[in-house]
Amino acid sequence: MRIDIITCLPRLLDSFFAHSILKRAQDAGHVQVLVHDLRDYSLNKQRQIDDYAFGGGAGMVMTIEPIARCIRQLQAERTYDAVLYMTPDGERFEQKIANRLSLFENLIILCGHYKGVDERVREQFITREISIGDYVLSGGELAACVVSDAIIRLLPGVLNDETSALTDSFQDDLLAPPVYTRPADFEGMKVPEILLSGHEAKIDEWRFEQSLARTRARRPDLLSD
Ligand code: 6GU
Repeated sequence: MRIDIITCLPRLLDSFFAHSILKRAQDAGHVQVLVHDLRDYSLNKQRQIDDYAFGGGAGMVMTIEPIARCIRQLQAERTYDAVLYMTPDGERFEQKIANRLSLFENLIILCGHYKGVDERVREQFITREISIGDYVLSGGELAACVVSDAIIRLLPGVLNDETSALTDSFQDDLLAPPVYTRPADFEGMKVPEILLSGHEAKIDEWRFEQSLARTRARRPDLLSD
């Protein structure tokens, strides 16, 4: 998979993708993440990428020309399955969207900033608008990291144990059960006996019950259907 991220804060993204699972996924060739500095596509000497809003009002608006140049240059080289725009007024991101996006070959993610992008960018170039929750961030960069991380860890071979993404919270609309490791007894706080029993079927049953109880207590909305 290839992910092209368009941003005016490329350094912010570089550090995120340079560590841990996301770095290993790239080193192993499961994904290529390319970060593009929107200012490189600006048509003027000041490398400007925003301007005052027509009609007045506070806040700058990201202009269409640099974004159009960048997206068109990418699209001239390969076909993209989706062009995402990260914006608080987009569709709320969830696991099912990550699952779907992880099947794509080429993806563009545009990070919004300031008061957003000129509406014509959205009409002309964007195929899907995504928000990561009902709160406002100062830019779409963190959201692009969140979405990329959720997608990349689903790619075959990225996680060591291929089944582990399948047992994540949300993959089956249930929260994950509690987990324990050594020591079996910490200052009298003991690990549930069943987990030490070696009885695989009983352990699976216990984990399912724990998941169900936890989901009922914390996120009953997930069980509504
Ligand atoms: Cl995608 N962008 C910004 N700026 N704020 C957000 C968001 C995105 N999702 C939630 N809040």
